[in-house]
Amino acid sequence: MKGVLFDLDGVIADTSVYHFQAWRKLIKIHFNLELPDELEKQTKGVSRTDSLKAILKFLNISVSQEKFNEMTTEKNNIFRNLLASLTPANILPGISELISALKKNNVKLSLASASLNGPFILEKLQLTDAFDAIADPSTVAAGKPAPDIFIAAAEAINLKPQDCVGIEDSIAGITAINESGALSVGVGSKTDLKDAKLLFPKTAALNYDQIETAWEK
Ligand code: B16
Ligand code: MG
Repeated sequence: MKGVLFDLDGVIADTSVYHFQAWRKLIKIHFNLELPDELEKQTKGVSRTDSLKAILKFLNISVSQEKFNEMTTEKNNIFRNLLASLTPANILPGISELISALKKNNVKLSLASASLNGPFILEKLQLTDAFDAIADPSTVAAGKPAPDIFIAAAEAINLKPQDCVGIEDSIAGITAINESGALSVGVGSKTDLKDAKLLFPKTAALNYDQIETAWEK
């Protein structure tokens, strides 16, 4: 294993809940409707525009392009406000230890987040320097579940996806890693992440030796 391609929201930090809180607030403001919990899974790892498309489709609501753009901007403002008090304390358990073990073993780290807020969040978590590269989701042709962001993240550290492991908490993200050729490591439930090649129930259980062994097989 020469590189690890990290998802951000839900893997490095507990920010995935803020995304859904922001969508909930937005939909309440605009349509006075509540979003059901099940929609969270469908929007996890999915880009901002694809998330809003999925939400509006679920609600059977269509809006003009102008209103759509306004809504994505407003959602991001709500999300950024929720992030205002983000500190290194929001790094999920086990992540700092995993990063240290990877560095000790000369494994490169690259960020493969769908979030345009990735660099901002890493900065708030004081993790920017720990990463060798950050793939820019605005430059890839298709978002997760397409493999593009994982391929870009591997390229950014001069590696092939086959030389890397990808770590994800979302269904779309695991599909993206598998399609890229990297080894998929899931964090979450077996029911949701059944296609992950190696699964940990939560970030605190992530273990360098187990990941390395799975990659060698
Ligand atoms: P933004 P990840 C994803 O981040 C989130 O899981 C998803 O909920 C969000 O819609 C997407 O980023 C885009 O985020 O609106 O900040 O650009 O899990 O790929 O790190
Ligand atoms: Mg995620």
